[in-house]
Amino acid sequence: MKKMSVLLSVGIAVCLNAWAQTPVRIAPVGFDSLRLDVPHGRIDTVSYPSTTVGTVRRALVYTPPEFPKEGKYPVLYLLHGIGGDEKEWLNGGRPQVILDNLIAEGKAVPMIVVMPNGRAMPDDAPGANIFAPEKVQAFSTFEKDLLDDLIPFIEKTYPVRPDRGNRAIAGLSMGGGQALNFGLGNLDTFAWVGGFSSAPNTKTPEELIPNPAETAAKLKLLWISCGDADNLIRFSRRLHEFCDANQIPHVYNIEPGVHDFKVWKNGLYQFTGLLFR
Ligand code: FER
Repeated sequence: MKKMSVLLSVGIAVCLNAWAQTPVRIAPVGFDSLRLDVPHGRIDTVSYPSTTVGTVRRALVYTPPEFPKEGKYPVLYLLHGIGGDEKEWLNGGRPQVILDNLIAEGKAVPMIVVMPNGRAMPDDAPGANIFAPEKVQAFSTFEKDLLDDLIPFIEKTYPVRPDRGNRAIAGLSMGGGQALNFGLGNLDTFAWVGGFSSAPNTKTPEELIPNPAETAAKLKLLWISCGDADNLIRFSRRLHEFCDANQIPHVYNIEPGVHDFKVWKNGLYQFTGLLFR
């Protein structure tokens, strides 16, 4: 009898452990290949007046196939890294191809994707020294530009659903830090938040989530992903561990990889597939 119950508890422990290890999510082959048999969205450049910076600033906007047939669309704000600008995702990540393919297969809700320049300063080019203190500071200033200038502009210009349940924010590296800082810091504006390989600009978990119960209640999705060989993985891991310890539902996707677009494209594929449902 004793032996039976020992066996049973070992069995249960093995099963629980297997359940706890969610399989790593990896996009299927071809997810980022241009397909001529599916309808395509488009990418436009827009200019918006920034009261924060005092200039007219640029962003790229993906509108999905058949836009504006749906009526009103949810919006993802998608942020670049420390060496990038509003074109980094387009040049390195083929977001329009990934979204077109997902939408064609019914695996993503048709959405608008806004790719701004996340360096909120008059000269917002990466410049010769991408780590210059004023350039790094501008990534933080962008929170105000986003909330006060860009979002209002997008919501005036495009047919969008202007509520937190229909706004998402995500980004890669420096943009991942921004997405976590701005998203978790403004849960009345964003219900869907994703950080891919988030950088040292990511606030501490205690700063990001001062009130775990409130965050857990408001968030629809917190996505944290990183390559297992990325030198910056600790910023993702510490947030994941804090969330586990504080019962904050989240997805933690650690995949084989380094600090590059292979990981970020998978992040975009997985994250957008979960949005707005
Ligand atoms: C740093 C290391 C990396 C840092 C930022 C990064 C601000 C960002 C990397 C990226 O965006 O790819 O020390 O400090």
